Formats: sequence, C-alpha cells, structure tokens
Amino acid sequence: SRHERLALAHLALDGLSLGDAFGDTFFGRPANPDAIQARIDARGLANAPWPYTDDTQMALSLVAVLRDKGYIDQDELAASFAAHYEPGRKYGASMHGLLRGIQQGRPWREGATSQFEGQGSYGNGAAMRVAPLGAFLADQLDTVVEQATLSAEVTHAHPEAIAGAIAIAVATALAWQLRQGSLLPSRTEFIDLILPFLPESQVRNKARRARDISETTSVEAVAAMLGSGYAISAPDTVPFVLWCAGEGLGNYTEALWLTIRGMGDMDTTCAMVGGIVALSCPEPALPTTWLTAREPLPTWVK
Ligand code: F2R
Repeated sequence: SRHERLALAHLALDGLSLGDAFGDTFFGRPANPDAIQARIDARGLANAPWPYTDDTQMALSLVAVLRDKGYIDQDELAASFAAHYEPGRKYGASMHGLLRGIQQGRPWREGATSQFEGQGSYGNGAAMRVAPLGAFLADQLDTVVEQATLSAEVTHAHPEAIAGAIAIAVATALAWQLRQGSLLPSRTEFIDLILPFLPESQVRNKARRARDISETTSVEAVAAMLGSGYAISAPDTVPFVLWCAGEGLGNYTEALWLTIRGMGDMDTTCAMVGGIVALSCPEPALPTTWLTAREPLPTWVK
C-alpha cells in the first residue's frame, strides 16, 4: 500500500540523513586524517546537534513528491527543490544558479541541460538524494530505474549522474528485498545483482571493479582504487559506496564507520551508504542516540 511504501521511504530518508549529518561532523573539526583516524579508533561521536546538508535537503523533496503523487512528477520535484533551497546547506557549486533560476521561472530542463556548457552535471548530487525512491518502489526494480532517471534529470542531465542515481536507487530496493530472505548476500553477490540495471557508463565499469576487489583489500585501498568522492562526481563516489554498502549490509553503524575510513566526500558517501543499508537492517535499524543528535527533519515532509 502507499502507506507501507511511504514508511520504507521514511526509513531510507532517516538512514540517508543520519549518514549525511554523521559524515558532515568529520569536516572542519579539524578535517585532517589523523584527527579522523583518532575518532574512528575511539568510535568518537561529535557533540549534538549534527546539522544535515544538501543531501538531506533535496531528499526531503523527493519524499514529499512521492507522498503527494506516488511517482516522480518532474515539475513538482523541481518546484520543491527551488522552494526549499537553503544556500547554507553546502550544495554543489552549480546547484545555486540552477535552483535560483527555477525560483525565477526558468524551466528546469533548460537549466539542467545547459549546465557545464551543455554537458549537464555529472556531480554526485542526483545519487545522494535518491535512496528514498528506491525504498518507495522496492518491489518494482524496473520502475525504480525509470523513476530514478526522472528524478535525476531535473538537475543532472549528464548520463554519468543518471547512472549513479540508478545504481543507488536499485541498491536500496535490493537491500530491502534481500532483508526479506534469511541470508544477506556477500558484497560481490550484492553488486552483481545491481550491475544488470546500470547503463553503459564509467559508473558501471567501476562498479564492476568494486564487485571484483579481493576480500583481503582494506577500505583505504579500495578508496584509493575507486575514489571516495573527492571530485564529488558520480563515477568518483558511487562505486565506492556500492562496495561499502555491500560490505556493511545488515549493520548500520558499522557500515558508516567503514565508509568514513575512506575519507573523501564523507557526508555524501555516508548519506548514500546510510540510505541503502538502513533498508537491510533488522528493526530498529538506526541507533536512537544518533537520531537524537541529528538536526530534526522539518514537518513539511511528514
Ligand atoms: N562539497 C560539496 N559542496 C560544496 C560546498 C561548498 C562550500 N564549502 C559551502 O559550504 O557551500 N558537497 C555537495 O556537492 C555534492 C553534490 O554536488 P551536485 O549537486 O552534483 O553539484 P554540481 O555542482 O552539479 O556537481 C559537483 C561538481 O562536479 C563537477 N562537475 C559536475 N559536472 C561537471 C561537468 N560536466 N564538467 C566539469 N565538472 C563537472 C564540478 O566541480 C561541480 O561543482 C555533494 O557532495 C554535496 O554534499
């Protein structure tokens, strides 16, 4: 039912936003590898509150549109992104002009397709927000692909950004499907299930590499091999996220601590991993103490 679908979307939204807020606490306090390593070793949590960033802010709009329409209405999604644009949420550089343009009446398609001299953005911003959509449609994988594409196109016209969004949405849907069975798959099996849904792209090629990395490779080495989002692009972020999610299925906090060890774009890698892995965990999936530390989500998405 729509009610059950929405409950799954909210679980993914909580997993995503908690990962986003948790990951963001590793920046600027100070953001150096030694300080981060010390926190990882001590499992040290930052003092509350943990503000969320653009990952969550844009995911809220996806959930609101799915709640109201039951599918991705691109005009509604663009309008919601623009209405809830908060410049201080650390958006990717090109989003400010795009969202201000929509606020001023520019058609979203014109804005999205003219980014980066007509290439469209291949940033990781379409993938970072999409987990709730995968959860909402968790029993319909082909529809997930179609709807994730529609959700990405509103801001990210480049095929790599779209491939990244499909990958994260399918991974989230599969995480829920696999939780219904008695055994969670290995990382290799998990990524193998995602690959057939991905269009030809760097994202797919690197996801294949993520599948095939040997069992004994450390997360730090995986991050060096695949990238962990320093370039904040989809190909530099999504394959690493699939590896972390595959390794962390069934254990939300361990999945996020593993992801942090890869450094890089930590709020966004943790948002993506958190959104996926939340759907694979037994209830209660998310730690209450962490949820209490996260900045509360606004009431307009309830
Ligand atoms: N690191 C960020 N945001 C910057 C914060 C700046 C500042 N400190 C602040 O506080 O405001 N994280 C956020 O950005 C990522 C999502 O980005 P999104 O939405 O995809 O944005 P954008 O700008 O479209 O793409 C990101 C960058 O990728 C490069 N790029 C993309 N397409 C390109 C193309 N066709 N050609 C060349 N370069 C391209 C550009 O450098 C873009 O700026 C998330 O991590 C989010 O949390």
